[in-house]
Amino acid sequence: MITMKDIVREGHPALRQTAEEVQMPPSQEDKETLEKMLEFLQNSQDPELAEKYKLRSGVGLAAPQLGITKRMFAMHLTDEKDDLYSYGFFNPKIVRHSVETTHLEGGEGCLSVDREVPGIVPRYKRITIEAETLENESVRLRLRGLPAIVFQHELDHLNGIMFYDRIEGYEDPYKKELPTL
Ligand code: UDB
Ligand code: ZN
Repeated sequence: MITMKDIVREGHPALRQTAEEVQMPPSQEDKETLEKMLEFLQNSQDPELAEKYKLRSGVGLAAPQLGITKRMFAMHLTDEKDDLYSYGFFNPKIVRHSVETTHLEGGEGCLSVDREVPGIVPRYKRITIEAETLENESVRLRLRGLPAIVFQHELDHLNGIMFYDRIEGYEDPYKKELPTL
């Protein structure tokens, strides 16, 4: 099973690369990897297993976070209406999005980032996505709120983007180059 030691951290090159499309139909190996990623998220949300294996409670995990630069990720969460969003996606993309944005009130974190980074991460409030699923289906889904935020955070990992890249003024606004005299 996947545990925290399998998850690469900031500084690993896989987190800054553009991941490669997964060939369709996916190989047995790619499917098994994605299944294990989904299983990690489920385990991490099980209080007993999380405690036993010291797992941070995760809602999404992208292949580059395992050092695998392929376009696939898993998400597993329930929204405010208690609807379950549990998916393994291959080659996910956003085909339409709202102009309106949203954000998590407390900012975002990341399983690959072992520090708190303060700041608001703007995300599209509503997205329409297309992907191939673990069940070999092409899907087109509309997501909003938290599921949409998780999808965008994971899609960013496939493009080498970290959440703090999107925090406005994250590059310290007080940090100024010394003028050359
Ligand atoms: C997470 N979890 O899994 F708003 F019920 C984060 C960690 C890094 C804190 C474990 C999380 O944000 N959970 C959460 C958020 C809510 C309500 C709730 C649970 N990730 C996944 C990750 O790093 N994937 O690469 C970070 C999230 C930040 C925004 C979306 C993904
Ligand atoms: Zn992340």
